[in-house]
Amino acid sequence: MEKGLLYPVINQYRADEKLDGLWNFKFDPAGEGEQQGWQKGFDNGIKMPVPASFNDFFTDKDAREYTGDFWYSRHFFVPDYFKGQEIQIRFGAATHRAVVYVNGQEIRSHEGGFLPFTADVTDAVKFGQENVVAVKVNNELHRDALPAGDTETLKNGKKMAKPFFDFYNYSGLNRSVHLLAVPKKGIYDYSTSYDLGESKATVHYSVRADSGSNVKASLIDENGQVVATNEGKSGDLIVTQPKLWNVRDAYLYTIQFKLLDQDRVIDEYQDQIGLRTVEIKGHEILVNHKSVYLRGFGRHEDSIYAGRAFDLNVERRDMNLMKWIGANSFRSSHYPYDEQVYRFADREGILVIDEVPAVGFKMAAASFLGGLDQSFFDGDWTKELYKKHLDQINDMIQRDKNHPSVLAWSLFNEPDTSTNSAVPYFEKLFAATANLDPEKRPRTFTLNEDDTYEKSKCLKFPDFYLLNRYPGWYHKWGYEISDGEAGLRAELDEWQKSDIDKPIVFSEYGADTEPGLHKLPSIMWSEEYQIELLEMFNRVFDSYDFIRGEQPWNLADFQTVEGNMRVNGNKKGIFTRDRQPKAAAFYLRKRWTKLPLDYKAGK
Ligand code: BDP
Repeated sequence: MEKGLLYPVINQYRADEKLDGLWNFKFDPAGEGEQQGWQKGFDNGIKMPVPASFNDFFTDKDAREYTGDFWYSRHFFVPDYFKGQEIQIRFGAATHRAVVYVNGQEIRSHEGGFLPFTADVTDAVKFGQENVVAVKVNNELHRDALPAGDTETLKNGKKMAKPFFDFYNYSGLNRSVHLLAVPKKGIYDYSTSYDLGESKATVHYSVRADSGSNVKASLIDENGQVVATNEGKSGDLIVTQPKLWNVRDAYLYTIQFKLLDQDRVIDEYQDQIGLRTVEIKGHEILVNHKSVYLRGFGRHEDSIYAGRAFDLNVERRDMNLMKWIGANSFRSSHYPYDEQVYRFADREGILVIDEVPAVGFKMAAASFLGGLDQSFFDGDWTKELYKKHLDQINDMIQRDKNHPSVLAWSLFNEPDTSTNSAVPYFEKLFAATANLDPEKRPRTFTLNEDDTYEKSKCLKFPDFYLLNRYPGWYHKWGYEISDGEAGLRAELDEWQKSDIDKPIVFSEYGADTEPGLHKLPSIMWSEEYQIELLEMFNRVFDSYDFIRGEQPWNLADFQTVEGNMRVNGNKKGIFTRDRQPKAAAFYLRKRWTKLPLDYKAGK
């Protein structure tokens, strides 16, 4: 667990310089990097962009599919005026595990390819001089790691990733690297939670710092006016006539903390927050005590050339597509996204179901990818896995808790919950994570097709349900789709008859669709069939009041492993991989722009 994961800011006390650009890169199939002295840095590698996944730059398959250790290295300069500060290198993400060296000295290691970590390099750097950083990264998949999979060695000695999940194992330094200079004993974390009254809002804040006798907190509106102040490491900021953060109508305040040592300011941190509450009541999802009906997508961080790299340009386009189509939410399937995504969502008023990379915890579902037909939670690997899982939930909540856009935490995607062996794991995990979020946002996970109302043993855990259902595609497809609809209704009737009074959001459903393939009457893979499948689901959603959201799979086509179920990736996108609409996009736009935000409120 990281001590603090504050997003880097620049002010009088804090410097932030990006170490993005071309790094030197080497594959290390023989595991000889240290022996060769690569930890001391190297200049003779392949020139590799950061942030990026290395895979799709290469023209030979051994390089693209490379699984094992690989190294990055570059020089960086630490100015003299950074002396006296703590010097950190912050990695936005390294897939999936990393060891960081500076000037040949091992600084730290980290596991988890979708969350940031900070290396304190203060004692290793030379001030006023060039320094060298080297990072050994490893992208193997294991059952006791997140996301889950296997690494196999082929007869020719090459290693291969066998994911138990349906997205390509894009690897590398996928997010920005920052060189930071921050106060040695400064602020390392803060949190907020909210109470909304008639014409006032209370922001409960608390600041964690390594020293300092006091904190001055202030809240500043979008016009730059200070609207509330307080003193103390924790306390309340009270705003009269507050402007609330609303769905698709965001208002952001700047929260600013000054850390004092006696009367002297020794650190400052500022961030943007939104005044809003979220809660689940009966089968309603409430934002600011008002009912909200979710529409949006499951997504991926995925684009051509740079793979899973965060790309501000792609994100700008995706946000615009979501706004155009009338979406108000998405799930960060199947891992926490780059921090800038949440900042964007905060600004645009889009709700996020934030998901930890606990995906592939179900071997039968991954069978088409090579998984085994046994209960995942019977495996002896779950002990080690649990530790990593909890660690990553800790870090995800730590990192994202202050974003107004974050509506809920998704703790798994499609785990195998159909056997009793899952229950102790869930009990422990849900208990251990109950108090991590100061806002106590709802916790949930997606239920795979096999985990029906009747079959899942873990229905008591989520605060609301996310259902991934594929009638019309993986079963009862094509002309049989009417039976698919009947089956879906039969399952929902069971939920309805039960005494469960919680909302259901459909977090996945869809049809692979080849853009440009038209057929009358429709046929699977055609643009017409994708619309028919969405129409079928929407008919069903409109008939059950406890369904409070629809997030078809996926916003855009994305890359997966190659296989006989995939034609250059997963084609369930409503948009193509280069972010152009399929016909279904126009259909959904018509529906979603007409649906009121509080659709089904009070029902
Ligand atoms: C679901 C998974 C998702 C897949 C999708 C599909 O959650 O990752 O991409 O199926 O098969 O089971 O399209």
